[in-house]
Amino acid sequence: LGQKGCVVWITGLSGSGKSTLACALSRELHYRGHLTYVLDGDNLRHGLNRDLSFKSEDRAENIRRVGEVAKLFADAGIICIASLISPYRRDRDACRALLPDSKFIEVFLDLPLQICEARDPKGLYKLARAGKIKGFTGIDDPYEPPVNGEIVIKMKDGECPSPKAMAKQVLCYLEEN
Ligand code: GGZ
Repeated sequence: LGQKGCVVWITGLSGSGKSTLACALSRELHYRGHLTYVLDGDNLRHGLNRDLSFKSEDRAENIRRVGEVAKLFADAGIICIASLISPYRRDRDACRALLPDSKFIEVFLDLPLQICEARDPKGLYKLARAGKIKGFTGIDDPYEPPVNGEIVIKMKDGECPSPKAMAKQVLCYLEEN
């Protein structure tokens, strides 16, 4: 039996659709008989990582912990889908280094800030613009895009990809590799 466990690491701005993609991908993989588990940054911050803030050291610790947990799932043969802003390249690379290279698939949800900000599902961009949230990624905190990631999801013909289209793009990669 082949070991199928791996980590699909979804990175991108708040509002880029990371959680939506994680959910859609998980569903598609289930249809195909795979075991999956979703680790969502925003959710984990209510439990495992509730002691952490958004300053860079705490983001690093947040990502380190999720990377370690994701590795445990991958070791158990599960496809672990992690969706976190994970704005710093070195934090993502440290997670990659925990696994053989073929078992860490970095997915960059590359939507423009203007689109994410216009969506503003929780009104956080508005608060950040008003100075009521400090250190908000993309507004007054950095986001470092992947340079050699496995997958980049972009707009096509001025349209955002649907959840299904995003999931398909990742599925195709997983099936081919
Ligand atoms: C970025 C923030 C911030 C700040 C609160 N910067 O879109 P959301 O709301 O639901 O998801 C975001 C979530 C980010 O958590 P992560 O664990 O993914 O971040 S990181 O990987 O950088 O550690 C956002 C909300 O928390 N949020 N304040 N200042 N996002």
